[in-house]
Amino acid sequence: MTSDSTRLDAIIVGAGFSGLYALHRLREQGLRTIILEKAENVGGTWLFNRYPGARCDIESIEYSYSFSEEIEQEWVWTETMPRQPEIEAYLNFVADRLDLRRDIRFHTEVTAMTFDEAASEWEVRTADGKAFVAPFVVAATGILSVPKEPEIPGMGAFEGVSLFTSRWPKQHVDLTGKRVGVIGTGSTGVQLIPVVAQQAGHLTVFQRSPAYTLPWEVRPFDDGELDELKANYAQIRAAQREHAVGAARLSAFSVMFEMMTKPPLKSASREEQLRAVEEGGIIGALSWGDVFFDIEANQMAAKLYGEAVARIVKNPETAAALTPSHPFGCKRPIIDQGYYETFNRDNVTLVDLRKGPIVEVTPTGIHTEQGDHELDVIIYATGFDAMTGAMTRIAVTGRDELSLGDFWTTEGPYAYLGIAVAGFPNLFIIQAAGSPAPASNFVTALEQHVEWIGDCIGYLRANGYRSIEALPDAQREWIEHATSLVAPTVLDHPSCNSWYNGGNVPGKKRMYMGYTAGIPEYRRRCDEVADAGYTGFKLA
Ligand code: FAD
Ligand code: N01
Repeated sequence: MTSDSTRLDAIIVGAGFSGLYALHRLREQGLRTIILEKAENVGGTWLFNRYPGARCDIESIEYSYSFSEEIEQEWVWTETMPRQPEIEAYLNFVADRLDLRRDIRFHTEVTAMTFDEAASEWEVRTADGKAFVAPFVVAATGILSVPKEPEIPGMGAFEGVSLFTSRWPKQHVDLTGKRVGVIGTGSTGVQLIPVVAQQAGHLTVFQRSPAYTLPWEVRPFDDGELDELKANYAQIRAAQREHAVGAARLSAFSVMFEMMTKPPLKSASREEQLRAVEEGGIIGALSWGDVFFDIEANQMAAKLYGEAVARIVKNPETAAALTPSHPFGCKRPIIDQGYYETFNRDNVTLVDLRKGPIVEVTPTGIHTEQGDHELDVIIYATGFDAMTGAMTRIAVTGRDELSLGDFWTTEGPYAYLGIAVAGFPNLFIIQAAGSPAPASNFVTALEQHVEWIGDCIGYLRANGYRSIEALPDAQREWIEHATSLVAPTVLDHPSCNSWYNGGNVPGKKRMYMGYTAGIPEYRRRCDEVADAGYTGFKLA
């Protein structure tokens, strides 16, 4: 039996960007709603990933909630692209401004959820033995919230300090004068490495796959600039909403989007190619209309990219080692500040693991097939079990004892509209596979999700329906549609292992998990489904 305080209209799991807005929205609709959050505070991504250099690569005025004009006007961003502490502070401000904390249970990890078909409700169990019951569950558990720690022999025996970027300590970490090793050169490594290089006595970067990274200036707002932007917020939001990647101003995604409008590389003369690198540097090397659609053009662009890197990195061997061999676009690119220049510093060494992998971590450092590196600190920036990781760590049992973890592991990470899974009625997942989350401004995408879910629950309650469940055929068709969008592109090239296709996690069922037709098209399709009375769902 559950007491009244544990019987609710809706339960949200997770108090990051998604869960906070979902709580506000469902409360506004009059639903008794709580958030269960395993951490001690709000913030999710921006609470955990507090490593040096962490920041967003979408402009602050776009990577922020658009649903509240008051919040838009009251919050003061100090930089074009905000650092982690500012985003964390922003989410705390939102939680206080909307009085959300009274309905958030912190230190509460959800371990199991079971659907009771007769009662048409979910029982949600937590690690401290509590049970909560509600007809609806919104899983706002994050697409990048479960770190993927490498399984390198000897990690536990290291006698120095081991640090993980995705759970960086809150207290100051002093790297001054230390011999630091960084494993991982994805988006996190690219942000971390230039900052650590300035502090460490010596930095050794252990690189398995070089990154594609787009250098761009990030700067504080000029006097009066933010006020001017705020005065035009309505237009900024309208443009953002209609942009395919949910960010009309500068972002890694909009830079990529812009590239598609350029002439093809395959018909460019050598002079034109060199001019592109001379005038546009790293970004110029990649800015060709055919790079995302033609693997040969992509490989040519990678070569040009290498030439652009070699113009910055003085040591030719290091420059060659920093040139990626996977297709551009199949992993998330990033905007960086001084990444390649960092490798010209006397205190930085690059170890190209393509020439000989890490064998083990020893008590005093890292042993690779190429030799030994004595270290005081090892920083792991090794990525995430993305998209499905958080939900497969909860024992989610739907209708007929179906396990979500088993289904996604054996069949693939299917979901209808990237929101709901057949066999799991009344469970809404914010940004499951088949949603635009991976390749867009996440905040634009999640606002759409939350509003669609809120409207859906409102519709069910207003029309006397107790349950909604995705139909298997609709789910299959949606996934076929989503994956067919990337089939003619290089985004899911077989040579590429990334969190986009699950290839970064050994044993994970491989499937491209993003929806790439853009947020406006995605919104149009979701609205079409709702307007027609939720086609593809069974309402009971
Ligand atoms: P999260 O912020 O991940 O929050 C999920 C919450 O759920 C967490 O607080 C977690 O503790 C909680 N939770 C999970 N499982 C349970 C459980 N079983 N029980 C209880 N609580 C649970 N996106 C962009 O668009 N632009 C960027 O520039 C960008 N930068 C990023 C930088 C980093 C380092 C990372 C890791 C991600 C970045 N992202 C970026 C993606 C980012 O994750 C999203 O933008 C957004 O912050 C996700 O919000 P969320 O609320 O959906 O998930
Ligand atoms: O993770 P990743 P991330 N030995 O998976 C390497 C968002 N984000 O945390 O590619 C050696 O990209 C691995 O090598 P390889 C963004 O969406 C955004 O950097 O598997 N190396 C790779 O180099 C991003 O995409 C911002 O060969 C090992 C790295 O670790 C997502 O988060 C900032 C290894 C992991 O790269 C994830 O980024 C930061 C091993 N055993 C993050 N295991 C923005 O500002 C793994 N690696 C937007």
